[in-house]
Amino acid sequence: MMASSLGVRAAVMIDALARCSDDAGRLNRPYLSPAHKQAADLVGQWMAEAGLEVMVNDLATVCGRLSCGCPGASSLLIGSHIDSVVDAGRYDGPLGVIAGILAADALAAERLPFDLEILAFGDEEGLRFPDATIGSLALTRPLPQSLLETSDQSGLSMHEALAAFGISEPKLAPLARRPEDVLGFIEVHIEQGPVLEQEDRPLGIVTSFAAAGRFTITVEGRSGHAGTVPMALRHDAFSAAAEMALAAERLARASAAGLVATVGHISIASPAANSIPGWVRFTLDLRAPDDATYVAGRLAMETAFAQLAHDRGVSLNIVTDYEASATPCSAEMQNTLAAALSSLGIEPFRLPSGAGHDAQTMADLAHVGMLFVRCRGGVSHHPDEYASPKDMGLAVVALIETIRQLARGMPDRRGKRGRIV
Ligand code: HGY
Ligand code: MN
Ligand code: MN
Repeated sequence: MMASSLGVRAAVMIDALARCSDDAGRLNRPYLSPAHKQAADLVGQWMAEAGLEVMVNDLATVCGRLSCGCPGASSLLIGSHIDSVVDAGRYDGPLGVIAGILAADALAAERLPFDLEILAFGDEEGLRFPDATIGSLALTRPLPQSLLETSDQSGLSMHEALAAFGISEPKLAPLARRPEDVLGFIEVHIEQGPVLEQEDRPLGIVTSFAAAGRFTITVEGRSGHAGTVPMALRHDAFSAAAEMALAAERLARASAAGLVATVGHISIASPAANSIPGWVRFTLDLRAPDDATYVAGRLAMETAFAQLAHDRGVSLNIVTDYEASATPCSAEMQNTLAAALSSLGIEPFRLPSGAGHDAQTMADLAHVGMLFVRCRGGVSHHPDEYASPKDMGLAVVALIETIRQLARGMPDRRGKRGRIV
């Protein structure tokens, strides 16, 4: 009964959060946007209703704490993100926050030997400002105040966007946590891939995260009249960029080691049907299961792009916006998740994550564990994204049992700082 009622509650909350969007008719919830503020307020309200002490930190992460009552106790962190891509699905991110709130609500009456903190990060997708997973990154290390001077495509700085959100004079360095204060971080998330559905399994335990990099590539050629410049004299920035995109695709397709490359955004300065593009900027998202494949892929791309730029007489500028090495999930956390699943009669199934997550960033701070939930057709970053209430309910029950397993594993350290193992 518990899993199904939790699943129904999760589905209602997912739908409520999906209504927080900057656009009518589709889900678009950028970091620090009015929709993000609406979502943060709603999540804060749910956390308060679950009996958590709620605060919003200086990077707009909503934090709900269930205190164990022991001064100086360590914290088990649970959470995910509430920002979204454009025309997004409604489960990517919110499921992990909602699962944490429902788990905390179910455990509120139990004496845990650690504090439980549920975190709703505001920026994981990294689509508004140059970096990504800014909320979780800020917990892992003291970030420089200079981050606040980075600006979005409209030229608005993060500092100004935070002020519009209601956060004035943000201080970033104090957000960092000490490893000895954190027992671990657990994230529940839809798989965003087809494996669990193909395996006919509701849940999976994540073993590792792919190496990933995101780049902004600017190509400058020479604009001109579409009708008067002979083809042999052109330095067409769009054709050069298009050839680079195809070169990236070719290199990834030829990789036998799982390299993937995506050009997801492109812009042309002063676009006009009858003008030769002189300036083009595009993004490249590059990933691989291991660092060696990723680094070799990045080098091959850079070499191919430089050669194309030379051949076409255009200039090339590559900026690395974000990069993360391949990251393993803690073996201890994987085993604790597996023990929890087994105790519920669910056979543990382990799989890697091709997507990046806050848990990948949090691995610099703590033991991380990640529980994947089956999603229909493996579709994500799309409005057809879907996870069933039944599977979501099982995920919440598994999270509750995982927290209990961690509590049982350290009764003698009530209130003491220190990592799980
Ligand atoms: O890009 C990713 O892997 C994640 O969805 N931010
Ligand atoms: Mn995403
Ligand atoms: Mn996500």
